[in-house]
Amino acid sequence: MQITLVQGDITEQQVDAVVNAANSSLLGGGGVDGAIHRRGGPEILQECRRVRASQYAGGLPTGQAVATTAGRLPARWVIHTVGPVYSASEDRSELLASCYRESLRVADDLGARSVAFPAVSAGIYGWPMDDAARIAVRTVRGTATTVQDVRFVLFTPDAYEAFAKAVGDG
Ligand code: AR6
Repeated sequence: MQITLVQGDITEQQVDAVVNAANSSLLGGGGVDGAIHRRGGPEILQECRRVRASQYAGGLPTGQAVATTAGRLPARWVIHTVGPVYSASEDRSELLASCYRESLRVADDLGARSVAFPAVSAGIYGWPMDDAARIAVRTVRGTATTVQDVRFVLFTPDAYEAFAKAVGDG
């Protein structure tokens, strides 16, 4: 598997699947989630509603992942995952690692060969970027998957630097 870092907007990525840093409602929000629904169009929300009704009446649990269409995005699928809200008093890193593992498992089931990830939990959910990057890179490297191209798409230069360091240190 090849890991690539890109500074930019995840909604523009030409990959099989883009991962959304969603919330458990799957009904949209700000950050990456807002951008994906805006650019991908209403088809994504329609399918999210169906997924909620058929599989996750109580919401998608933190650390899990589920796929929908990508609507008008260049990608074929969106894989929605719910990162943990950062806590200084409780170690939730296993839940953050689970987001990456479960997203890759869903990608395998779909037959996706290329997947773009944002820095899950490192925005509105408050996870410190350096730590989020370390967990992301370590988990993706340690997961057995048929995905060949994992692209971390970082929105800011600081986020890009944190991931570059995590890739170099690993
Ligand atoms: N492309 C790539 N990265 C982006 C983009 C983009 N278009 N937009 C933001 N980022 P966040 P979270 C970066 O807040 O912390 C939503 O309301 C951003 O700078 O999107 O997991 C959901 O509905 C940050 O580095 O996700 C949830 O309620 C990273 O993506 C909640 O936010 C993740 O930031 C999830 O919060």
